[in-house]
Amino acid sequence: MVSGGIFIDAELFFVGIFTLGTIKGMNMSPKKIILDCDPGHDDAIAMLLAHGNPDIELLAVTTVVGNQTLDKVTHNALSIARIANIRNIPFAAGCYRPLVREIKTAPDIHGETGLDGPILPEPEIKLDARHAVDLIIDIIMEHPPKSVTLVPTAGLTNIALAVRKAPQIVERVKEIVLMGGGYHEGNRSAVAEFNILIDPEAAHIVFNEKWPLTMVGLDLTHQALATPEVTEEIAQINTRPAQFVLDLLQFYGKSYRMTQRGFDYPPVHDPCAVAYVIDPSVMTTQKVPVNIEMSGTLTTGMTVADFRFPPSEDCHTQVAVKLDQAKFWRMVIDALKNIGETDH
Ligand SMILES: [Ca+2]
Repeated sequence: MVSGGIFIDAELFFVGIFTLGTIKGMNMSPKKIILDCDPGHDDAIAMLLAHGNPDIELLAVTTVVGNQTLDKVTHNALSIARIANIRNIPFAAGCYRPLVREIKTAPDIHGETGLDGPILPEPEIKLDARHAVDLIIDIIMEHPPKSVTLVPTAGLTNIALAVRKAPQIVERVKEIVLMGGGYHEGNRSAVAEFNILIDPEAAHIVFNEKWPLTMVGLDLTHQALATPEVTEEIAQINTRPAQFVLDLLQFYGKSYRMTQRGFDYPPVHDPCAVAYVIDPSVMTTQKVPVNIEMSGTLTTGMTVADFRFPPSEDCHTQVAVKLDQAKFWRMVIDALKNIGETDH
């Protein structure tokens, strides 16, 4: 009867695995995303979270000028791919400058390379020949309607140009979940967040198209602090990608302590947008119309959220409000564990 016992246990084991998979995945097919980014310390963590979480299918990574110049952030994206063993998806470089304004980068936060701190390996994979704007359009149009989510974690130049070039993508994408803005907070000015401030015209285009848009802004991301408890747990993973994240957080934390008031620990903005796609219950949101200030003397780049009235039926924007910090960090740490050890 021993063998019978083993058989039953094995059956229960598989039933257990199946049930776990159903609960974990909810819908069993992973959510398809394009990550449009400017790595960037927090972009790097967003990439690792997207790659390491089984509920996300990362279709492509596209880059845009932002934290540093386009050549630097693109090089960084390819290096991160090598560290995390991200292969077989296209990487494409996009816009080298904002639509209207001069380039503004963020060396005070991200250093001269855009990813100062860790030693980066030379990239292994080659860039896709297409411009990021074309790659974004191609992927959206090749996939079934409402199956691709755009996750911009940088200035919105690429997304704005994509929608101007191919307006049919508005109906076609599932939603936009972006890191940017803030309804009560700014960082690059009293009221404006960096990603919106560097290209407010692009942001104006993206926020005014009628696709479902979730703004994961500073009000939310300032709750995602990499505390010593978090870094200790990451240290225990003891893999090269985990060490890479620790090196990132060390430099990034120092930048925040030196340049921003009131931050003992750095806020990791960009993975919050990916976390929302994985499981929207990781944060609360509120539907509210949001528009972009383009010509204020003090307020250019502000994401103006109008909370005065109940949102109308056609309100297509919502803002992220409150983060479940434990759930968020569990996602990041589990993703790092799933990535496991790599060669770089
Ligand atoms: Ca970013």
